Amino acid sequence: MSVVGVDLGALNTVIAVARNRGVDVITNEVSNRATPSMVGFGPKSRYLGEAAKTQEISNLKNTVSGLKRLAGRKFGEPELDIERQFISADLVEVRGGEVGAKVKYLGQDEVFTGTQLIAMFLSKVRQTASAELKLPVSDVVLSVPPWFTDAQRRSIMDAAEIAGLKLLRLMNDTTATALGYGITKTDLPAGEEKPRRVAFIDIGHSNYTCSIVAFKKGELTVLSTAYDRHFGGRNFDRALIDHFAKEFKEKYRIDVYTNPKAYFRVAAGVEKLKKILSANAQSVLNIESVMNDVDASSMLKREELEELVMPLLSRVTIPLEQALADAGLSKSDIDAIELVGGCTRVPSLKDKIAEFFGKPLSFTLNQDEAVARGCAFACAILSPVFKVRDFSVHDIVSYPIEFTWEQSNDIPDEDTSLTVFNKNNAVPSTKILTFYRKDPFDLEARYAEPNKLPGAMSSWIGRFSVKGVKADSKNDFMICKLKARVNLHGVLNVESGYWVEEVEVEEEIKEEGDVSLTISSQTSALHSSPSIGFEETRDLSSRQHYPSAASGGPSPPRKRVKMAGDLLLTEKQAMETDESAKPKTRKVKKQVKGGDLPVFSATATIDQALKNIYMERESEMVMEDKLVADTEDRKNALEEYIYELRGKLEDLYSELASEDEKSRLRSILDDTENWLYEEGEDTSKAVYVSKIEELNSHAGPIAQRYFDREEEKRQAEIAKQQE
Ligand code: ATP
Ligand code: K
Ligand code: MG
Repeated sequence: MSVVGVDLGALNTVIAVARNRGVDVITNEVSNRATPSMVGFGPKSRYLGEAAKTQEISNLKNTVSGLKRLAGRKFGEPELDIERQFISADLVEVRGGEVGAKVKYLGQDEVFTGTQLIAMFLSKVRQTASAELKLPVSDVVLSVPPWFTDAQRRSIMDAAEIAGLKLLRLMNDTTATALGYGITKTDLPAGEEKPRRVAFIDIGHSNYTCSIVAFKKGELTVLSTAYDRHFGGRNFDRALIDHFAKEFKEKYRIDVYTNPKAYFRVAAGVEKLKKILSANAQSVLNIESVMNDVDASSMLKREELEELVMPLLSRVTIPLEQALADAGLSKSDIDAIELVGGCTRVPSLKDKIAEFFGKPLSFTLNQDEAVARGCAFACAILSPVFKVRDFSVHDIVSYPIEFTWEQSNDIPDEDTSLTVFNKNNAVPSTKILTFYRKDPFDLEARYAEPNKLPGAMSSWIGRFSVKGVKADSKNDFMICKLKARVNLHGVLNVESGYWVEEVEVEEEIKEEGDVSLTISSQTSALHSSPSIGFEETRDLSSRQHYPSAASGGPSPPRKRVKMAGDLLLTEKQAMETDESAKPKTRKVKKQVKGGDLPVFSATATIDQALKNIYMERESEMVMEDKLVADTEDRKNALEEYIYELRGKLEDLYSELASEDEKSRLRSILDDTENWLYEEGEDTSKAVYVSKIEELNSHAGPIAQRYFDREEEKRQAEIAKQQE
């Protein structure tokens, strides 16, 4: 079984695999260690990764780049206008308001959703890894920006499934980097020592993230993550394009904005220029026939570039300040600052970051490969077939999540919402919600602070219908418990529901404040009871193993006790009442599980029926691509065979065929060659195969004579040796 980690970048995707007792980044079909994250469409097949890049300029309208930025996006979101500046294909609205791209594929107009496009690319990633490992690839860990919402994460999860991958974990970019850093260190603080605190800064093509991570032996804890979603290499490129577009307008009277190919040429040119300026004080820009036969040329100094990107540079410290503030740390608490991502090669960015922290920066990780390597480690940890040093990863929730529900008729002044996962709550994490109900009910989850979401995205996460709820024989409430979990992927589910009964039991008192716990032995779960209005407590946002609610939780507000009578008495109160009565033993109310409650969920995940359609479509397209590749392969084989036979007729076969035979075969070869350049230029695989067989039937007898003669010689040789 394979272990694969993938850094799905806005520009480049890097694939790492665990093998040879370590983690290696693998190369693709053209020996590159990174694959362009793009897909293209043509008259006969798709172009995925490198192939998409190769044909990009001649096929701009049918090429989609920046794939991950489309994940989970709805068409009307203003943020898509920003993405549109970087994507040459037309973005359109698809079913349910999702964003998609309209392209020409196999001669027809087609629309594919963002999720489908990502799936196509991931399908290519799977093939690349599989070709390198010579194994079928399934288990994978993928990276996403930490600011991805539930809907964005689910889009990537669906895409992975459509691509035939088994996603073991969706991992935040900087957390993956941190894992790769920590797992290889042998000198992390142990026990009561102060943790090592490292700031990981990743500035890529499209976004900028800073995470502050605390390391101890065998574990990492993300303390905070801050970001700028629109800060990366592409913003630098854009500033340079604007500059040269203006210059060329004056100098050559051309407007590159009116001509997509010209725009593309300038974009490619400035990206190169930008990279050169990271190492040199100045450089030239030469673009041959940019448009209207104009060969454009110019030059730029590094200071000029810095001037052009000043609006960006002035934002550099914002995520750093935010990350420190969220972690409750100051600059001097940070032991190391590790930089990754292509854009951190820009000298002025490095200077600003170093100046902010007042310390030298570290570049101990491979800037381009750290995320993928971390993902591969994560995959190895989760894979049953791999043995890895134990290393726990505690990540955090990026946006607070609240549940809302309709007020129960039976509990008139019940609260109808509760923030269950706060920002910086641990991930993964499970919480038990308690409801007192006599009828089935629904609840909804959504982000509690919509203004914090990436652009005006919907705050809706999911709707959960709890069935099988009814009053008991005494017409009392059913105590319903729901297990809400932000899982390893960072998405929220109500994973299960059950009801409990309270039974009174006699229990020995051991110690003041020692309370027996009711349900769930899970140490990481915090029991919060929305319907009795558990207010938010510090426990909810602490990030590691939670004490149980019974040992540290708040006591329920009086009003609820009054409302629902007996049933709302918590363990704590039961204990208090009993304490005064009996010194040695006490009666406590224990909750025991009565039975399961079915929960039906509706989330941003694509429903299975549609996903199956997408999966079928994807495999059809994979087959089409394969057929086109195989056809090309047989065509090349035929061509080679013609040349090979011609050559052999001159040497190896020359004495073994009559002149007549030879000239007949030569003319067949000539005919076949002519056919290849004319009507045989573009035909089916079967036709090429039949042409190869036809040549075989003519050349076969001659080849046979050759083999017979060789065999005779060999036998003679053996006989001679035995003499
Ligand atoms: P993201 O993290 O936003 O999804 P990504 O992971 O694909 O994107 P990276 O591969 O980390 O991005 O970085 C690519 C960016 O880094 C590109 O904009 C590229 O031009 C830029 N870059 C690479 N090398 C240099 C360099 N030497 N100087 C300046 N910029 C560079
Ligand atoms: K990358
Ligand atoms: Mg990246």
